[in-house]
Amino acid sequence: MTALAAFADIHPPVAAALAEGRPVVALESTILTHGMPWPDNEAMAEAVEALIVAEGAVPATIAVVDGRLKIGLPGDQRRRLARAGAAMKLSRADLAFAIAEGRSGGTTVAATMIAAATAGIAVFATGGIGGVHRGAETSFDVSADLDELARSPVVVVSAGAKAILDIGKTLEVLETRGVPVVGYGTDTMPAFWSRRSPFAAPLRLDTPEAVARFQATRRALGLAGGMLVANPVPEADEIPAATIDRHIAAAQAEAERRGVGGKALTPFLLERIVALTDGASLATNIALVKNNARLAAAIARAIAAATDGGPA
Ligand code: PSU
Ligand code: MN
Repeated sequence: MTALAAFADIHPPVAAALAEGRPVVALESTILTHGMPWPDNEAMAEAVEALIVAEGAVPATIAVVDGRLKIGLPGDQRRRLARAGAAMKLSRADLAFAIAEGRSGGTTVAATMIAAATAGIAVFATGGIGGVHRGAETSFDVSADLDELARSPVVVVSAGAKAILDIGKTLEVLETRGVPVVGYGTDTMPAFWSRRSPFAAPLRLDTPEAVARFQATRRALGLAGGMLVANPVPEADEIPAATIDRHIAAAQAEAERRGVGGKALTPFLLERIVALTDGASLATNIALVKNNARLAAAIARAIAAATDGGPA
């Protein structure tokens, strides 16, 4: 750890695994504070952490609690965060604000990548990343997650870009920023709740070892940044694109009518879509996070094996 060390608490099991070069998987916490309702959020987090342990890796949920950057969150603190209504949503722009002001907040993909990279955690599992919002040509709403992928050397496993985003524009920005997007076992870019979007996956890999080798090669070449591994939701859990598209359009129209924008937009859309699908979108969201956690653990194992078990 470098500069962040003075502001961070590393959970002992995470510190031990990092010191011994054992596999660790980072997890974000905005999904807890802003992405899913209580108590499903906490049940999901507990199940995902258990799954990562079962897959032979150590989970490190990242969050800010009372001004401390937590790298690995004990269960009681995670529960408190998942329940708290007043937690901030923290990205690169305001991570340090929460630390300076002694506040608590969930970390987005961008802020979680910053913390993971500083702690030496190479792999991170989430549901979906932020991206270019539909209508960005007038709103300029492009998630800081995309810039962070170009900066921090972390492999992010997601179920693609959520269909509340403009997937085509999101792929264009990632290409411009030099971020590899790898379809895992697929030639088609997945769309979060659905296995297929109308877009091709720019690259394809089929094994955790291949993903580990690709990222190691990027680092050996001195190329900064991480990569996005797009892992399609399991078939049994997917919602067909046509069904979800209808609900997305309705939620989007409502956001526009009510003037919802900025940081509030993604949480608003997610919440409306859960309601419009009678909870089906939440069940799919939980299933795909678990699926991503499993793959992230396998990639973390492959990276640890390739680095000979020694610390990175
Ligand atoms: N997608 C989800 N659930 C989430 C998020 C995205 O399905 O909880 C969160 C992630 O933390 C992501 C953030 O990093 O939203 C992006 O927010 P914004 O678009 O404001 O950058
Ligand atoms: Mn935004």
